[in-house]
Amino acid sequence: MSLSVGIVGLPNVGKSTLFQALTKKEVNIANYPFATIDPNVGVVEVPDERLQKLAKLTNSAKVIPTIVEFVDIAGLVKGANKGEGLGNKFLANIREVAAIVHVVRCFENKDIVHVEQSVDPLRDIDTIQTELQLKDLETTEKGSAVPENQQLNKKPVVYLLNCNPSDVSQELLDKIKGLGGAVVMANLQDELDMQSLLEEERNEFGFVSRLPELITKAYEVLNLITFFTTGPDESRAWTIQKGWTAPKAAGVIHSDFEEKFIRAETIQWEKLLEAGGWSEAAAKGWIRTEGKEYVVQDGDVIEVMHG
Ligand SMILES: Nc1nc2c(ncn2[C@@H]2O[C@H](COP(=O)(O)OP(=O)(O)OP(=O)(O)O)[C@@H](O)[C@H]2O)c(=O)[nH]1
Ligand SMILES: [Mg+2]
Repeated sequence: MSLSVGIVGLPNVGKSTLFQALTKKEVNIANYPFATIDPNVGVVEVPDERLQKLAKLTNSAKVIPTIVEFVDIAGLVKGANKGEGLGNKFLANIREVAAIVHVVRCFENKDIVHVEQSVDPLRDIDTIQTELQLKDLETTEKGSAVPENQQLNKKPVVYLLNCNPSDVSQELLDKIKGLGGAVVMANLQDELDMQSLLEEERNEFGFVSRLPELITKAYEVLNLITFFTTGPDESRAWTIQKGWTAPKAAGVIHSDFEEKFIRAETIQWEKLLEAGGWSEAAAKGWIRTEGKEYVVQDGDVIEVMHG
């Protein structure tokens, strides 16, 4: 199971619209060879202003953000767990992802067909959740041991309410928040349409994209954190799982580094900016020397010392 995020929901709620809006924002796709494995899998940059600030501080020639992978999964319908509407295939797709963005239609539009003929976000959320639960139950009943990633219903969720944020009542929002996942509101059609415009034009419309918030939330529910390396050659954001020790994190930079790890010179990104540079921070005694047991923190800037 890769650390990807599956876009899930009823048919025709805006999943592919979201996928397109997200993946159009790809930069330097060539940097990531797996970007083209499958047309419905796309890598998306994780927006992070800390990285830009570090790059400016150390005058980096290159800036390499970290990414999160999104998968556009076809719509699920009632009865999917029994194979309705190719349901089993799609449920299998969900098994492969580590987290779910559940797109919920909240917009009214008579021209866009709703499979249940009416807009009812709570009912729709329940339909999808029930399908995931029933599939989990079926798996359990078959008597096979249920591996972690069969637990469809336990995957972390971000609910994406597809409409203008002002269209969602506080009552509905509270109810959805009460379901336990993170919630983001975005008008996906606008998100997609606005991408063809220049930034100045977008500003004229007063349009503020909600996609950065979605990407950040997805990253969070995956339990991922970011550490940085920075210097004149490049500033780079690296993704690790929360709780990883310094050698394991170093292994993400280069697989050899995990075994050959000696120590990590470490400082939080803000401290480094405050000092004005690595040698300035060192002169102040702000660079910490951390050993093999050190658990890397979100926002650490690290220089790995290895044999
Ligand atoms: N008015 C409006 N229409 C939208 C919005 N988002 C998507 N649509 C329209 O809804 C239709 C379905 O969108 P898709 O993104 O293809 O939906 P989907 O969830 O991928 O559908 P399936 O792949 O069939 O499950 C398209 O005609 C979109 O243009 C929105 O925010 N507002
Ligand atoms: Mg689609």
